Amino acid sequence: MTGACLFDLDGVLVDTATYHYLAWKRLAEELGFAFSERDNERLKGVSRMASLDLLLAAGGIEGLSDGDKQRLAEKKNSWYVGYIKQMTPADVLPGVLDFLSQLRKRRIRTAIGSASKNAPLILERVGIAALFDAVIDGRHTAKAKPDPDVFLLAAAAVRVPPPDCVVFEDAAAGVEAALQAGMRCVGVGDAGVLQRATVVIPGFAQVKWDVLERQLAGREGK
Ligand code: B16
Ligand code: MG
Repeated sequence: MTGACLFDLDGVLVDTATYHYLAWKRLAEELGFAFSERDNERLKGVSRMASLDLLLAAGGIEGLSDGDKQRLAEKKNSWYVGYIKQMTPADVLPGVLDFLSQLRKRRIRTAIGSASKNAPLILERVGIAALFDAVIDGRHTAKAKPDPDVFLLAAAAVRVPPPDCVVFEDAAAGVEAALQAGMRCVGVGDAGVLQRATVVIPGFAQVKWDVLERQLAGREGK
């Protein structure tokens, strides 16, 4: 039985993954190297400082002090915040509002489990904050996905045991975090990238919870 659905934010409910990419790409270019969308795939769902480490490694940059790294991460974040401040309710991905309303009608609890410290700002900008019973994000845990902490905290916040939770994730690191937490996971996006997810959907448009729950039940233990 499903008691709660836990949602990653970036790339699942809103397309902020594009804004993260634009800001990281700008930083890479300023540091003198190119950063492709393919390189960016590995940053999805990963914390800000861990993302910076991956970016610097991709550019072959070594030996920066913690202070230098902090300044680079802050610079990237200020560009990123500039993008997300322009977001409006039109930025909620197709089908998301309908899907959340199906869950609420069935009294399934909903929570956010995001690595992003900017999660509250994004939820407020796109007008969906009130649709979640709990918001757990990068401010609540320093342990980045694939560590399961963010989803375990979200499950505890809505008082539902992990096996009764379903996670929605767009990133390979997030799928691992969900499985490590002992939860089922719906991958949202590219089935090639999300191979370990219990079930993969391309997005929420036309997705019916009852059909999805039957698919999840059919895959259990596989
Ligand atoms: P911030 P999610 C993640 O959010 C993003 O996917 C990842 O690209 C980003 O580095 C991370 O949040 C931290 O975000 O810099 O805003 O704190 O996918 O877990 O919702
Ligand atoms: Mg994500």
